[in-house]
Amino acid sequence: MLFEENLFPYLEKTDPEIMESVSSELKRQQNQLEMIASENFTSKAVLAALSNPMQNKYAEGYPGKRYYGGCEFVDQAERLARKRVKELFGAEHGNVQPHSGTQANITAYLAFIEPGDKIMGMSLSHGGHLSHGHPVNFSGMAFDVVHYEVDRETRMLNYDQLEEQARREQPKMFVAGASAYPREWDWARLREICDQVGAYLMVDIAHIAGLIAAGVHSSPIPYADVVTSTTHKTLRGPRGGFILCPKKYRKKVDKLNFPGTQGGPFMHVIAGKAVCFREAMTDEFKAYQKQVKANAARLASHLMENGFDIVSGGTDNHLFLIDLSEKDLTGKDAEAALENAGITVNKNTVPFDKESPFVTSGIRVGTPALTTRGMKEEQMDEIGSLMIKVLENHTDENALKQVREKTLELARAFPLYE
Ligand code: DSN
Repeated sequence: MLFEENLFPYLEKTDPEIMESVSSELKRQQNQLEMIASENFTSKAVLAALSNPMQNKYAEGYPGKRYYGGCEFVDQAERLARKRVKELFGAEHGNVQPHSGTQANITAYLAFIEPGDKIMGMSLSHGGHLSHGHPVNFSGMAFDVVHYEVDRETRMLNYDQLEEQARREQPKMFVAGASAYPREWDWARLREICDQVGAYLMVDIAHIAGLIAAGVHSSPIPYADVVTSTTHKTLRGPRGGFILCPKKYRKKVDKLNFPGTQGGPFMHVIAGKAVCFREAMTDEFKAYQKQVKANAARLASHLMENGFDIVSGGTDNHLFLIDLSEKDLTGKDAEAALENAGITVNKNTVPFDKESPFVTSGIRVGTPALTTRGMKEEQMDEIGSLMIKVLENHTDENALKQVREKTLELARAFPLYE
């Protein structure tokens, strides 16, 4: 019986090469300290939901209105996912079909504005996302884009400057949200700005969705015309996206997702999303998100106390950026040295960076994955000291080896998927 079986022996037998890659990846996740701010480890329940026979089912359309027969059980799963996501975020409508955050953004743009219209989104090098209007992305190709940046002094958003820019530029849509911005957003002020210039307010909460769901970050739901997200970052679900909006926009959002920009939804992933939303309603999840924030704040403070420049002087969420411009290494060097020492991060541009996006002067650090393993402030102090040792001795193989031993000890003390 399928549900009682361990499926991995089948994989091993049919395709030992892929089994080898999968088991090496599991070991890597178990043995490294994962500090990429957009990554997390799902529960085994979510992993199980992802590996279920709904993966075999075509279900173009929406529950009760499909273009295929045999959809009664996938309908149940999608109805549950929609009900739960609405309840979790206090939204009037939820669409759980987007395959990813970028897919959700494509749908949101096209539901509200036309190609060629002006959008105003945060510059990628100041914390924004490719899909917020970068020229190499669909969003930059399809729309007339004006980017906003953080303030040079504070390296935070300056809402007076944003208002002035929006009045000058008159965008049709203002895109809020970021992938590397460590501070809270003022949604009410953004709504005011959008109302002044007649712009729609779209908020991409991909990074902070888990914090918002747990009530440890303010919610844009009362202010935004449309909210997009992924499910796999702080929210700790399967890889995927979703869209929330007021009821009055339900029809156009659903129509633009299917048939507008996607075909058949991934029903097994939607089942996984439903599990994730259920998990996110628990007290345990709320405590987890509180700890994610506390861990990020503690680690950022530890690094600042030891002379490191943390962009904007700290963090209000799950991530922060270390600006290495004044140190003798680039973001690329730092990423490589930390990886060798057992700490996985990503190089990241910092505001007003002089290096290219491939080299960068910074690294982005996040605490969601380590917190899932159960780490707390005490481990953040220890990891902070290990990071400093690596960054200050990045060419010293011996120092990196010593840190590697410590990071492995820490990883083993907080087991994953055992
Ligand atoms: N690539 C994701 C991140 O790392 O933030 C955003 O899509």
